[in-house]
Amino acid sequence: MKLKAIALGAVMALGAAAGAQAATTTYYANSTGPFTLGCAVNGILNNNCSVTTSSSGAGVSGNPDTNPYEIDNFPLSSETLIVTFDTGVILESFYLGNFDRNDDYEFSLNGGAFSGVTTDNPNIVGQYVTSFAIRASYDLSDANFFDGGFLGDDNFTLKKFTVTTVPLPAGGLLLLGGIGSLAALRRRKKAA
Ligand SMILES: [Ca+2]
Ligand SMILES: [Ca+2]
Ligand SMILES: [Ca+2]
Ligand SMILES: [Ca+2]
Repeated sequence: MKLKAIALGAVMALGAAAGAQAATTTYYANSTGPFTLGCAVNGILNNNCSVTTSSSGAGVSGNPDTNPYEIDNFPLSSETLIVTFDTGVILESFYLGNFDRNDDYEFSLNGGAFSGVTTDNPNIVGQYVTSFAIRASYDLSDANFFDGGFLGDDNFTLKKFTVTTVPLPAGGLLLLGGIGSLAALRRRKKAA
């Protein structure tokens, strides 16, 4: 039996023994929870930012900004809202507020590359993350003149998101650490 399989078995057995339960919770971005909000902005005119909240959700205020309570891309800028979790979670989904037919966005997980432009709302993610980011950027898909749209017509909030946490008992963390050391030792032996 491979060491990895043994380790996995041990963790699974431990989880069952400790009765570790997955908990799924929806958090509103304009409220508090096991997360912090941050922002980024880049543009020709619009630089430096702060996170804002309203009854509609969380937004980004740039300088200057015609939509200080929303994540937007006017004037010719890209505002990004970043959610960082206190500990890693499975991000089940997120939902944007004030999201209408002109709106589109990109998102990134764990500080990685941004997705292509999407209009999915809610967005079903289902991945383990420590952080995720949502960006309104100006691009050709914004130049939909038939729709009354123009470059810089995105404006929305992060309303809420749903995450699942699986608490690991303290003993499990110790055991995981032990298995990790063992695996490292094995790797070193193999390399020698
Ligand atoms: Ca804004
Ligand atoms: Ca856009
Ligand atoms: Ca748009
Ligand atoms: Ca909108």
